[in-house]
Amino acid sequence: MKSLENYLEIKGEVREALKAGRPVVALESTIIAHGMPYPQNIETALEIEEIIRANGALPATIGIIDGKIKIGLTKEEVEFLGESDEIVKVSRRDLPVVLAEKKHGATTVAGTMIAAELAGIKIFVTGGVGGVHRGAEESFDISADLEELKKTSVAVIAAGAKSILDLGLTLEKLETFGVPVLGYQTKELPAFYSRHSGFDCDYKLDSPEQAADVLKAKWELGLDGGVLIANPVPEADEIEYSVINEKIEQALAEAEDQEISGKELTPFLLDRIKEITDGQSLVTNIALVRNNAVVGAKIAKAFSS
Ligand code: PSU
Ligand code: MN
Repeated sequence: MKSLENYLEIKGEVREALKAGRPVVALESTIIAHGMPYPQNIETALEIEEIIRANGALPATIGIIDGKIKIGLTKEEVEFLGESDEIVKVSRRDLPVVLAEKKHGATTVAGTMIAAELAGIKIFVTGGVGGVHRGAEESFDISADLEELKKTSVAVIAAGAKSILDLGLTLEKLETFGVPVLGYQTKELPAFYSRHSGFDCDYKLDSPEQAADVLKAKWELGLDGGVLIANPVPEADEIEYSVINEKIEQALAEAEDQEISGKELTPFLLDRIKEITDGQSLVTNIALVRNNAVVGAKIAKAFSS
């Protein structure tokens, strides 16, 4: 039996912060390798780290290099994941193969939650989570992110879920799985590019302290599993639901025509929506991740104090 150190490497400053109980925020890498185009992917990833530092927490971007899970990628490693086209998108089912075969991988929300929990990081900032895809009653396409939220005790700060998904069914799954969906200063579930979706979150949180108290209550009770904290995109950067929904429908139709499915679907849709909106969706995507970084760092601070 090999020990964990053979698979997991925690960067020095992250290890020290965790040992001292200082706030650390995990960041994913699929958004870098498969979620945004070059070079904005790398610029955004590095900028987000700075935002988290400026708000009083330490960032730990998570990815896999040569079969090792890195908790806290270096700048060079972030650049490598953002430039190379040989990076595997790693969710729970991919992890053992990518580690055993010493490949490079970018971790999804599910993959990052697993790694964060192994390292002892409880707060994780991203853009959007996966969910139940539209038409899932036929395709069965439900992101492994939801199963991970069910069992892995990490809080995910995201701008809700994109309406490439069926948001109503995604909420139903999360309810069944016992995952609290908490709106940050909103009762309405944000729909990633837009602040409004027409669906309600379970509860509204007003402050980072309130979020931290909920997380403590859940985990101190032994209620394993994640929490989804939904933080709406700033008003100035949002794309109205009716406007973006039309573009999303176009991208979904193209995916169907080209028979794109499985792990390729989400990256394909993100890329097509960017093309169809002349890059506006990317501007919004970057703005919402920045905003999540601010809120996530504040929650991490409140949680560790
Ligand atoms: N949503 C985004 N950007 C992303 C993703 C989702 O706006 O980069 C990525 C995340 O890493 C998420 C993954 O965990 O896509 C979900 O993929 P799938 O639908 O194949 O489970
Ligand atoms: Mn899927």
